Amino acid sequence: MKVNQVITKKAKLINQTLEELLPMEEAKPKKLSQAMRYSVLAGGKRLRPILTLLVAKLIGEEEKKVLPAACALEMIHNYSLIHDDLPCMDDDDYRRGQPTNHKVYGEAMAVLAGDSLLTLAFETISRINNIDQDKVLLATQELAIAAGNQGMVGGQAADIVAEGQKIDKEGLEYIHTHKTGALLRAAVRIGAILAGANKEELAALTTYAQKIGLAFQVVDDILDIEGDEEKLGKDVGSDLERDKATFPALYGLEEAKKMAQKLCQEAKEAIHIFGEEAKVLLELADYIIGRDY
Ligand code: GRG
Repeated sequence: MKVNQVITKKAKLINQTLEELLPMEEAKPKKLSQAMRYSVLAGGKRLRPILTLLVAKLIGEEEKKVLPAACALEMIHNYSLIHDDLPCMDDDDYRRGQPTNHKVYGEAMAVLAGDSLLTLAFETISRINNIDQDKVLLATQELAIAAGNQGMVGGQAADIVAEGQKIDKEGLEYIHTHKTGALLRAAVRIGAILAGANKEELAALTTYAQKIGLAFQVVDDILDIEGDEEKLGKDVGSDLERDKATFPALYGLEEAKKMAQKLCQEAKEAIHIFGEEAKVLLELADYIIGRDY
């Protein structure tokens, strides 16, 4: 099966499970339930939960057993997007081609929808009762660390602090490995932990995750710049002069593209121990950097 087909198939399973885990439209308070469903069920590639399912399968666990953990990651991802779009953060009007949560439900409800998704994620993962409870506890801790001040929220905070200031390569890498990298890393590690990966397997998968996480962000930066260029009809050079912390701004566009390729290659090399069994993860790495540039 080609990687696109795998993604479509797994995303369908994840969407069905999310439907069931989220409060029903009519559940009280209705507006909150609707706001939660609005963002989570608005599409998205489901990259993080797909990684969890694929890794668990690679290590030998049934995908359906780790589905709640996979959905917990997607809930946290959606909470972060809702909050990131708020006027006090990025102030975005559209997400996934639809009006952002606060544009539809108002700022207060968008904050609460994000909060509820974050807490529902922890309820969901901690309810897993068909896997060894020590592993569930470890996976829950992994999720908490990746989501909070040591992970995604920490990265977002560092990004806000760096706004309007000169940033060096180390600073930029810190922001990205935390803001976007931490959750992708957790998606892989949680799949591995729940499935009972040994130390060597977990280390290999962690390196894979870190490399694709960074590659994902480099590509995102490149797409941003090239998208702006298309929209505004200006050349990339002038875009690179903006005071924006991105990989192309620091390294140059061509170098950033090479960097994405290199990270992808290193990600693939990191999981060579699994041989052919890891074929989908190898293709997924190519898919991540192959996103339209
Ligand atoms: C506000 C707590 C808090 C955190 C915000 C992750 C994050 C931190 C903000 C997201 C902002 C952003 C657009 C970052 C660029 C990379 C990224 C995470 C893109 C969106 O992820 P995809 O491409 O989205 O997986 P889909 O829509 O496919 O789910």
